[in-house]
Amino acid sequence: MNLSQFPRNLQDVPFTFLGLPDPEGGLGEARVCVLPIPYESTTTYRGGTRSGPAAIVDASRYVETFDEEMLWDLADMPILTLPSVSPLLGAAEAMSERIRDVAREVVSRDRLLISLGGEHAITAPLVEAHSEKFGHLTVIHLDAHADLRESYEGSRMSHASVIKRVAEHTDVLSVGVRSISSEEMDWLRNQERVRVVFAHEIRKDQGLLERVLGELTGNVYLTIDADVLDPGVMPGVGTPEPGGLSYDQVVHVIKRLSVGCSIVGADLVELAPVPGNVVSEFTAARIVAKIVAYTKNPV
Ligand SMILES: [Mn+2]
Repeated sequence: MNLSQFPRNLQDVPFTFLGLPDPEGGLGEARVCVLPIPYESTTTYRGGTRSGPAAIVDASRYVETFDEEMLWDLADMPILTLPSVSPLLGAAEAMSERIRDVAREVVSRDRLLISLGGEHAITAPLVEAHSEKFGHLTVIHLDAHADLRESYEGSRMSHASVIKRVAEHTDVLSVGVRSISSEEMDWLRNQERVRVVFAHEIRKDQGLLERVLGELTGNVYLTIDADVLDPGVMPGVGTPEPGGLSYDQVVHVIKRLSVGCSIVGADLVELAPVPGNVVSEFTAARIVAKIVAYTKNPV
């Protein structure tokens, strides 16, 4: 690859989100904080999510900072890449607490926090920290999997149980699901906290997603499991499921939310880089850049 074709010489670009210099005033000056959480403890199939955050940050340095659609340069916004939350393996509760503490600190100062996983289990403490600050939230959950198991492999903090935990205190809209157990389906039918829009429903009814998103108002927390995307465009995930959403569909959901609701926090999780193929981390970095581009226009 000829680096001279890029506007910046990447050797000189800091290892931060979009390669942007950290704001001089640190957290005090930042509007957006990107938090890498390289936690991997309960991944089911193919591992590697612990390398996800660093791969996304690295790839993001190649993403153009100017948003071609919203017509503003993300370099004009003070974005702070925080130090990684160091993983505590085999101590799910303590790890959750550590994540909750960091998130509380950022959220209490009115910064938009975007966290990079790591496995999906990190979302539960992140949502808690945001709920404390914002009160009622709707969690918008983009994922191939329902993640509604009561527990998985003996853990209630598993990535496969994360939405069940989140739904204990928050409304959830799951989008793009195409893998769910019969027990999860039974539970789903008998409650009103979690609504699932399945991938096959989106396929059959083009307007469905638009109608469901159109009903939403207020504050939303957005959690994106990378495997919601079709593995054709996002091969770097732990548990790939065919029949996923396109990049355009995912970006459209983010845009729609930013118009009808207020995105108060977000995460992108479960990226497990494929050696020799950078498509997944680049796509993930682009999606995170789009969250910033759509949600927080600089004044
Ligand atoms: Mn998933």
